[in-house]
Amino acid sequence: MAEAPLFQRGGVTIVAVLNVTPDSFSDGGRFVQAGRALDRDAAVAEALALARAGADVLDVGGESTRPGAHEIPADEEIARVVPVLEALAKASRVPLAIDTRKAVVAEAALAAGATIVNDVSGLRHDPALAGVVARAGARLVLGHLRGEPATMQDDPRFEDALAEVARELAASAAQAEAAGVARERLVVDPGIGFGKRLEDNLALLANVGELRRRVGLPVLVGASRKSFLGRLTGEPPGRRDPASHAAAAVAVFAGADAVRVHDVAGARVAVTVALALRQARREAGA
Ligand code: PMM
Repeated sequence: MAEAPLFQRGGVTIVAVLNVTPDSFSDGGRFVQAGRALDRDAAVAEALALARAGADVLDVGGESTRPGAHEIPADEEIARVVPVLEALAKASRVPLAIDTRKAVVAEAALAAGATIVNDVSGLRHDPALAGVVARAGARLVLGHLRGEPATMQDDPRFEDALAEVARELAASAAQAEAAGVARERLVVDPGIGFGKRLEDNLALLANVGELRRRVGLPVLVGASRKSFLGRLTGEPPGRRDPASHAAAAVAVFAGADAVRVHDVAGARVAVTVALALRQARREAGA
């Protein structure tokens, strides 16, 4: 079967979030709770509903990376994600991503049917992850994150967020290529909410096109339900979908190739309008 045209200029890839964690900030605890067995069937049913709503990729994560979260053992992460990936690989043709910072988890997930590895740390947490991706011929999303989730919001500092994030993502991409990952398999992500202040998040989101130009790779943006949207609107995570759709639309208009979202149906509407406007701007030569 021909590979789907994911993460390519001209379209927008919708990456749907499926967190099988007890503690992710907006959707944790739905399919796994501390000390209880994973509800695999409920997680798979939710993923299939996201696919029906129009997701181009299902991104399965077993470890929360919310601010203040602590790392969990790899075997616990594997026990959460592998059964879900295996079932999804049988039940759906939608490409599967594994949201992990760990090489051993990535390896198990790729064996279970994932074809994309989404590393929010951009190879900073576990450099061996690049070799695993290279050997599998998988795609790799490189996120921008300084430090660790446990402490990343303690005192984030940037002189020029766009320039620094572009430089550090380019370094992650060079590291991936040096480990054997083909450049056309790479995607970068500015890491909205990962060790950033409100003004950093806004600058990165509004200038995604410039980030893309500087790094020279497709850009994925994950703003969905994040706390900067709560700062702007006063809404709690469960009521941030309208703000998330506005952020997704702006990211796409500014040049994003992909957005990572919780509410796929709403995001698809926002992205469709933003993409039409982006094309109209290009045709007008602006
Ligand atoms: N954000 C979260 C988790 N994984 N992956 C990418 N590529 N980009 C992101 O912005 C991102 C991510 C945290 O949010 P969640 O708890 O809603 O998954």
